[in-house]
Amino acid sequence: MIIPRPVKAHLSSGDRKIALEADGFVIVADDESRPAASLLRAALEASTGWDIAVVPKTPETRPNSVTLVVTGDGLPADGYRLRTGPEEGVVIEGGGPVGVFYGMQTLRLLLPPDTLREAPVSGKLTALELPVAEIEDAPRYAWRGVHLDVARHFFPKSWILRLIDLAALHKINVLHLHLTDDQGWRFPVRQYPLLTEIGSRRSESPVGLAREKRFDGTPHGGCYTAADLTEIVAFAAQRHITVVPEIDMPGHMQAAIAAYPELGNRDVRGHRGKRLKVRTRWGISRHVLNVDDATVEFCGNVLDEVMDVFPSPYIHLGGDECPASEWHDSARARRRMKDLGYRAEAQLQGWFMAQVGQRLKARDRRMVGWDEVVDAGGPQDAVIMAWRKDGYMGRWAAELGHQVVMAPEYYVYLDWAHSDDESEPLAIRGATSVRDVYTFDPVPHGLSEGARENIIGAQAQLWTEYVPDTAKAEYMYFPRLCAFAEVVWSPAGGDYAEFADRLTRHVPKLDARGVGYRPLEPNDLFADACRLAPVPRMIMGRSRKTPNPGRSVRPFYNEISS
Ligand code: TNX
Repeated sequence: MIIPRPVKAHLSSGDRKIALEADGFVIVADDESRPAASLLRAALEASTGWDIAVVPKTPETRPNSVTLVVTGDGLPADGYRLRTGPEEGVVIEGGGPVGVFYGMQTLRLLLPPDTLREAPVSGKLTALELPVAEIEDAPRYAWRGVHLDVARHFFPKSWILRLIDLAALHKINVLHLHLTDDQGWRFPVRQYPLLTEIGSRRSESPVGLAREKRFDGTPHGGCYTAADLTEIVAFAAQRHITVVPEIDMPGHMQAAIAAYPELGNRDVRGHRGKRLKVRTRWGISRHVLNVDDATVEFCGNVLDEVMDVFPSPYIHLGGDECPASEWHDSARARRRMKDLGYRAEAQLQGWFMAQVGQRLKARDRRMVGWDEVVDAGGPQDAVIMAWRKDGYMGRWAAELGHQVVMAPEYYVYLDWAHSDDESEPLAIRGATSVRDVYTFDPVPHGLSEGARENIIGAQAQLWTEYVPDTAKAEYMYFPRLCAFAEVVWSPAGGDYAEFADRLTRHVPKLDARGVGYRPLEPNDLFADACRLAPVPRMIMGRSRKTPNPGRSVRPFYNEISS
């Protein structure tokens, strides 16, 4: 059976199979299922070499066919039923076009793995075999996200399309693009061209661990054009993935301040008389946006262009890791605090987010922010992405009435090493195994019954300080993203040993798509064998993870430096 595990699946006992035959095979589709039919046709024509017609639905059934239809019959829009049988071939009924699409993705995973290739590999194929099966399926969560940081390292458009294709194959429905950070600005803004002209390029990058303070001396840069991003959005939409853009503010803005120094706190130490550069070190910059009206306006203008390119109802404004030391030292910021009657600088952040959030509201978009937005007293209607302190921050935000996407670093930060083994490539911290990801439950411990519906889903993150290229990115994502997909799609309570068994049978499908995943090891496969040590749960504030041995001595990513 496939990944993610369907809600209900019945495969006929024994080896009963049906065959789809090259001769006369057709895809039957009603109007609403045409887009899914086109995708299926393209995938099968490429991998089989067959010539496949898509024909309209008629009352007769045809054995040598795949039928795709939308039905109002008791299914949620994103749910589907799939059955295969000798008389009617494959029938997929979706609650809506999105349900048909997911049923079609399930079919692709039930077919022989070679049908996931881009060209035929076994001469002239005369038939494709499928198990006789009956499946009924729908997702557990509405937000099934994958995140990619394209700011710390730039990733080309072509590979982002590939990531979308792979995410969609696993029924993920959100791609969160972290487009800006201290080390690079990747989003083109017509009104402020220097954001990319200056902000998209840094002079060099760190080598090895941050604490080694070594640099490669090689410039790094890149940015997308509006056409690239529009293409990404459209490609994702065909696969029922919403692209949620993030412009991180008011911290993580050093690249923008390098381009437009008037955005910074120029009246404080470290700014006077010197122009900031796009940051070359990892970690958190203490250089943050000032809180002048002109800066709020600047950010609003940027967001207007973001909303022109991204139709997503959700726009991520970051809001994480914003040191307040410059605001403390800035006379202008202190004046703003006084005017607003604030006692703590951190409140300025909540104010800033709310101001800028107005520009989203004006176009009917929702703000998403990291969980620091809750600390800062940010807007109540912001969707919170909860990443800190295991599930604790998510619980807090959900109890306060925020909608929450769970993204706790201990489970779903895929920039952490797969294992603590010395042979593991360099990673920010260690270790999150495929098993750790699989055992993650998006419902935080101790959450009240009433707040449960505020957990709208979860997301897997790939921060890319230590992920310089697409090969490393695929290695970090896979196969952990397969486990994550099941966490957010399938009913709770999956059994890891059973999943691991399915994962071994899923691997040939990843091979067929050429995914550079981390190979499974005995530790990943057997329930209790070879387990190095039991992993205790986190005890308030202390990491349950040991650092990758010999690699990091402390969680250095949250160090603050100039
Ligand atoms: C924390 S998660 C960050 C990122 C880093 C990441 C490294 C979050 C909202 N901020 O800026 O890249 O840790 O794991």
